[in-house]
Amino acid sequence: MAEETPVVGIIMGSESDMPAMEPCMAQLDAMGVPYEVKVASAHRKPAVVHEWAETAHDRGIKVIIAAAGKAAHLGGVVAAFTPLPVIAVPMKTSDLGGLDSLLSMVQMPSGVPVACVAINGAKNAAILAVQMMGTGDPTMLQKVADLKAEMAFSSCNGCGLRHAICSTVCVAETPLFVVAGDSVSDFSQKLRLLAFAVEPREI
Ligand code: RP5
Repeated sequence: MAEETPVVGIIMGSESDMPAMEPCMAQLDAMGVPYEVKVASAHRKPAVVHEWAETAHDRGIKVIIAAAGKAAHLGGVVAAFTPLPVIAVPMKTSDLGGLDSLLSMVQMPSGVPVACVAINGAKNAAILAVQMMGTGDPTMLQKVADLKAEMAFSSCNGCGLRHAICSTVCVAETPLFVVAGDSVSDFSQKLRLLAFAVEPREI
């Protein structure tokens, strides 16, 4: 079976950025979003960055994620060469803790925006990329809706059970009944079909 065409282009300034960017790739994998990864520095390999950025939309890329550290110009340089939205991920650095990267990325000149997530905010960059694509693609929108539903589903710490009910009504012995049938494959649909039998007790 042919590989899916990447829709997210991930570029990073150095191989040393790869560990911090793993959560980005992992999140896209988890959401079933195909991506490509390029390592090229805006300063050390400007011609490579130029070519990669300028041709990204022709390759089918919809959103670019650019990670770099220190004097982190990669996101801005990529944004200069592409009509696609660029999300910058400032890398945490040993000398200045990533504030250097953050300020380099976020202080873009008027007319050339990059979105900028938190220092080492690789996972959020992935989610934001899917959200951007979701504005024009119902499949992508559903992926984000599913993710949010899953977060709500697993955020209750009141008991050992995983359920989509607020922790304020959560009690350890609360029986949980899932009425969604196997025919309902979509996760958020399943959530909507969840029903609970809660033994009355004080909250
Ligand atoms: C930046 O300089 C890279 O994005 C990296 O975060 C930082 C250090 O790069 P290396 O010296 O480890 O290659 O260009």
